[in-house]
Amino acid sequence: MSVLELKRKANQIRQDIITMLLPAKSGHPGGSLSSADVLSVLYFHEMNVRPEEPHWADRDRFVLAKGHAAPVLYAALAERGFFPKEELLGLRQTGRMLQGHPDMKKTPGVDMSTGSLGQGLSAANGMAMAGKLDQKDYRVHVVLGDGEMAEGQVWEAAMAAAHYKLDNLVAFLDFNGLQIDGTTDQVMSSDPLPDKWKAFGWHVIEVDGHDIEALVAAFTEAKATKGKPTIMIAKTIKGKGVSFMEDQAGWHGNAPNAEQAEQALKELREEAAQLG
Ligand SMILES: Cc1ncc(C[n+]2csc(CCOP(=O)(O)OP(=O)(O)O)c2C)c(N)n1
Ligand SMILES: [Mg+2]
Repeated sequence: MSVLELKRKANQIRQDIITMLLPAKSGHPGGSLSSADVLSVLYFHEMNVRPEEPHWADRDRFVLAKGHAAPVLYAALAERGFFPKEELLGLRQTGRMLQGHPDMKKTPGVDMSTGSLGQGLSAANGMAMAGKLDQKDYRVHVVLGDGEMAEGQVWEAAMAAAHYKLDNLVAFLDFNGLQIDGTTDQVMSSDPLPDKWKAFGWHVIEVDGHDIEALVAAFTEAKATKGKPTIMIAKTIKGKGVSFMEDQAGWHGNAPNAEQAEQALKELREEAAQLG
């Protein structure tokens, strides 16, 4: 897919995030919008998956460690054809397949249940190690939050991934500077992140998390990196694409009302029209 087409997919994913949060009346727009570009690149450029066969043994794996951003994953999976788009309107409803946090037992395409921050990288490590032991070529991708860096388990997993030379593992750190109720610096500073990950033995790529072309190049670089795992420390804007949600901790876990959703969709449709 071309860079322009990937940008269009990211825009569609953002529109779908807003559309599904409105009837749900709850959920997390900020961190979902923040990761829309990388999910577009993963599901429409990078990952080898079969929507009609979600458990295909050789598929590339994906773990959304920051599981509260489930809407971005659901939007990408629906757009890729894992399930009908109408399901998005059942977000967070009892008995439906799209729960508030990803559930691998309920949703086709979800490889790991997440939501408790800190666990996703360990799960991804296990998948990557299994791939090596089974001599499979699949790759494992994980999206982490910067607030999530406060979890000690992340650093145990970081150490283990380097120790086991998991070069089939790629992490994307959504470095938006905000977590649940303030800046990551105020709540629990994890600076300097590139130095820390380098010290833990990872190949570090610093990248603009909204620059599709740069992301495509970063995944190519990750693939060429042997003997160690790769992490993209990706500068992003929480709420990216919706003016009044951008860089606002208040939009971490609040759904828009009808008027706000309409305004958000108007802005995103304008962006789509500009893309052509
Ligand atoms: C173990 C654990 N502690 C607390 C929470 C509550 N919580 C949900 S989201 C969040 C902030 C996450 O911030 P960040 O990782 O930066 O995510 P993003 O900014 O991308 O939304 C917190 C503390 C949780 N889900 N899991
Ligand atoms: Mg954050």
